[in-house]
Amino acid sequence: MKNFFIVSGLWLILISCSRVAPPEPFGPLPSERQLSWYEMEYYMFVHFTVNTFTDKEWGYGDEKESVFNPTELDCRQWAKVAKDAGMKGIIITAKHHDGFCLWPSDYTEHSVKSSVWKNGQGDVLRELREACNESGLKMGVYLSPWDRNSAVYGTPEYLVYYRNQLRELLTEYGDIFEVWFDGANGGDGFYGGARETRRIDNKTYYDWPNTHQIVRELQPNAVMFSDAGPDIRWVGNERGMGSNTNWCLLRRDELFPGGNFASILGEGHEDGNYWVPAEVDVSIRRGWFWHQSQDSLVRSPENLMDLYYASVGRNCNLLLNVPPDKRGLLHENDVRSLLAFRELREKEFGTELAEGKKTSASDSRGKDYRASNVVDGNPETYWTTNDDQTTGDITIDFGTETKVNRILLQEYIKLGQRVQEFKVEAFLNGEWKPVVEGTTIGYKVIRKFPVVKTNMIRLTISKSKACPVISNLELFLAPGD
Ligand code: FUL
Repeated sequence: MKNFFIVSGLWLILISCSRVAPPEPFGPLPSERQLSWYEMEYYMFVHFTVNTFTDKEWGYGDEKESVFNPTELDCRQWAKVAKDAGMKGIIITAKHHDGFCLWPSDYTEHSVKSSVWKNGQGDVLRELREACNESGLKMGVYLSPWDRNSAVYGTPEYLVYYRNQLRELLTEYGDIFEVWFDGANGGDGFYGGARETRRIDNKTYYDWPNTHQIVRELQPNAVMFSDAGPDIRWVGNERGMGSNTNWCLLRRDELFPGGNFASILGEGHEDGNYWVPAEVDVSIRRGWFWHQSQDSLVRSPENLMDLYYASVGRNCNLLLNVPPDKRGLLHENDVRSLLAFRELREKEFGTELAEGKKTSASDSRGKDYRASNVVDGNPETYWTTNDDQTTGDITIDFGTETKVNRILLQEYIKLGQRVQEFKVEAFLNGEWKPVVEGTTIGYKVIRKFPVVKTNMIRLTISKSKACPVISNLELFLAPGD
């Protein structure tokens, strides 16, 4: 019996020695719904309303419903293009600032039901839902808080109207992955015939917390976007530019939608007390809505690739707007560009060079946390150091001279965003030569550097808020520079 206790005691000691606890989470953490949102990565924005037919960007709110008359509307075409382009969802302007609703809302006559399209029997949202289901895409909605048609805009009654519409969208069209609350607010408009300027106080008028509650209740898995979150923040520009330093953190309580915060939204707040990552929204054309005059001004596949590096490559998701034309179809020029961009991406990231290669690290927390975890293709494993260590490096050894010019890095964000500075070096002529210098990482960064032919690449985390936790490192040889 005594021997039994000694032997089991030894086992216990051995087990506790070999299993080192993972690092404690550090700072604010992403929610489950935010983690799912990161996996969306690249999805389509669809701006479509009366403006498509009146050649405007912002409708005044007095447009006759009869102007909305797409001749060949086909949401299946949108969904097929999105799918073929490698996108994972579609967010549609269910209602833009002009107040016209693409679904037959019970709360207004200013909608598809008063249009000639399908004799007033049509419902764009329903058609999009079905098309998304068929193509395996997620669907999101944009419901403009500013409504230049509504007679009650600017009064408390409008909030009742707005929330009723939101409820319709969140109960009648299946699972919604993202609800988009735009920041443009107040100004002149039709307002039921008043034709005047109405100003509201962005900070108080909309009583956002109670609207957010409705989304949480009806679609608990949906993320909410606005200048100030609560779940996803605007990146601060419509040019498609994420910030190189990009904290997923925000002092959210200091902000509100429609405020003047563009300059801080790119970087976020290093000391933010909420996890609110940035989404890049940008159009494939100059305008958000379709204008014939812009048919020849569609972004090229190369330009879309630049946007990809400046968004997904900078720890943001990319919401790319592709506006249907008067037919209700995505224009051939846009489609061509999107599909060619997909091909470019496939070539760019077609040759991954690090997976399964030999690795070493300056230090590691133990065998569950070794450097090889960053090249095992498993997002749930990671390299990390002991708690007291906030710097460290890992080396990938190709075993032979290899040409490389791109690096992709990911932190294991379930334990927080930690890294503040990093660098990447290549071993050339017996020396380590820097090829990339960076600040934050977060969910994902992808960086370009001129082609080097080397047998080793080293990632150094030179500054981190707590021990660095890196889940993925990929290396590529992309064509071109
Ligand atoms: C802005 C709006 O005013 C534009 O029309 C567009 O919808 C863009 C995505 O957001 O604030």
